[in-house]
Amino acid sequence: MEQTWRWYGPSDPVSLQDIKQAGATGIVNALHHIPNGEVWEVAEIQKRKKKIEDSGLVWSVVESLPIHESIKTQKGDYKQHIENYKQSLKNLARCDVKIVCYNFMPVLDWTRTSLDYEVEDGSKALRFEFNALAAFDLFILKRPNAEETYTKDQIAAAKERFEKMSENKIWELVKTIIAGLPGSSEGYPVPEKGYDLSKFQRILDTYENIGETEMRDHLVHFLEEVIPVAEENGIRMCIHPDDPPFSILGLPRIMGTEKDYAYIFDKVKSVHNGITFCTGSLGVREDNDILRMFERFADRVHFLHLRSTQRDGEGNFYEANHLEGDVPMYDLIKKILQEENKRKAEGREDHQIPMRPDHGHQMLDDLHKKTNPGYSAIGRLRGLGELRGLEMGIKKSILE
Ligand code: DNO
Repeated sequence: MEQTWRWYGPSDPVSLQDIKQAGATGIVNALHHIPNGEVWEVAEIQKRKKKIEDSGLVWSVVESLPIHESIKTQKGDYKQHIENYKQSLKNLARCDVKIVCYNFMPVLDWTRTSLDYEVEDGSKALRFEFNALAAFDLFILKRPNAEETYTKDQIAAAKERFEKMSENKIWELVKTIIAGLPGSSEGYPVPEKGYDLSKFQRILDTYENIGETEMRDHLVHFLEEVIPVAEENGIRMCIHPDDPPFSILGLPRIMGTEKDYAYIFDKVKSVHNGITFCTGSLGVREDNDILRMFERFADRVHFLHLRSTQRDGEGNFYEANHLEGDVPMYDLIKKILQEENKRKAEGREDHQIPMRPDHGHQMLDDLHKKTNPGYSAIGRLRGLGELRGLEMGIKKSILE
C-alpha cells in the first residue's frame, strides 16, 4: 500500500515536515480555499502541488473534489456545476493528480455527536450516539415531522436525553453536528454560539421532495456525465460511503451498503467509477460484510481509509484504535495485498493502492493542542505505525 496522510493545506497544524516524520510518502489534499462548485484552475493546482513536492512528498489523492448541493438536488444551475466538475477533473489530470475522492451525502458530510469522547486510556475519540442525534432532531432543531422518523420508544429516550442536557451541552451538540457541513469540517470556521438553526433547516428543506430513488437517479446522472471525462483523462474517481452509513435527519443517504455500491457500478460500469473503501464508515453497519465487499469490488478500490469503529448494538459507535473494534483489519489487509499482487501480475499501473490512517484518537501532547477533530498528529501516527507493521508482517510471513 502507498502510505498517505491527509493534509488540510498550509493552515493545518500538522505540517508537511511532520508528515514526513510520520513516514508517509503521499499527501491527500484538497483546495479548501476554493468555494464549493467553482473550477479548480491549473495554476492553483500547480501551486499546491509544488508546495507538496518541495517537501519531498507527492500529491497522491484529492480528497475531496466536492459535489455542489445543486447537483445532488438537481436544482438551479446544476448543469453548469457538472460542467465545472468536468473542467476541474481535466485540470487535475493536466497536473498529473489522478485519484479523486468525493461523496454524495446530502447537506452534511460525516456526522458525529461528540468529538471528545474519552475512552478507557484517557485519549479522546469521535463518537456517534443515536439518542443525542434524535434529541437534536426532535427537540433542538424541531424539524417538521421529525417524529415520523422515530419509534415511540426512541422518541421517549431522546426526550429523556434532551432533558438532561445543560444549555452548554446543547450548544456543543449543535456545533458538533453542524461541523459536518462541508466547509466547516474542512478547515473553515464552525458557526459561533447563537447560530440560527432556521438557516440549517432551510438547507434541509431543499431535499423536501427528494427521496432515495431521486437521490440515486441524481448520482447516476452525475456519474454518466463525469465518468467518461475521468476515463478519457486517466482519472480514477472513488466515492466515499456515507458516514454514518444510514439516513439521518430524514435525509436520503444512499451509499452505505454493498447493494448501494453494486447499483452504481452496474449503472456505470467503467472501472474509473470506483470506491474509497472506508472501513470505519462501512464497519458501522453490522450487515456490511467488509471482507466480502472488498472482494466483490476489489478492482475498483482506488483509495483506502483504514480505521475501525466499535458498535454497541444500540445504534451508537465510537472510533476504536486502528487494530481494535469491529473491523477485521488483519484479514482485510491480507486481501488488499492479494489484490495488489493480482494487479501487478496483470500489469496494472495502479497496483499500489493509496491508504491513509483515517482519524485517530486525540492523545498525549495533542490533548493540550488545538487540532482538527479526528486529524491530530499523534493518534494518526499511532494508526499509521500499526497498519504499516501489520502490512509488513503479512507480506513477509505469508505473501513472499
Ligand atoms: C472524514 C472524512 C470525510 C471524507 C469525505 C470524502 O473524516 O473521511 O469528510 O473526506 O466524505 O468526500
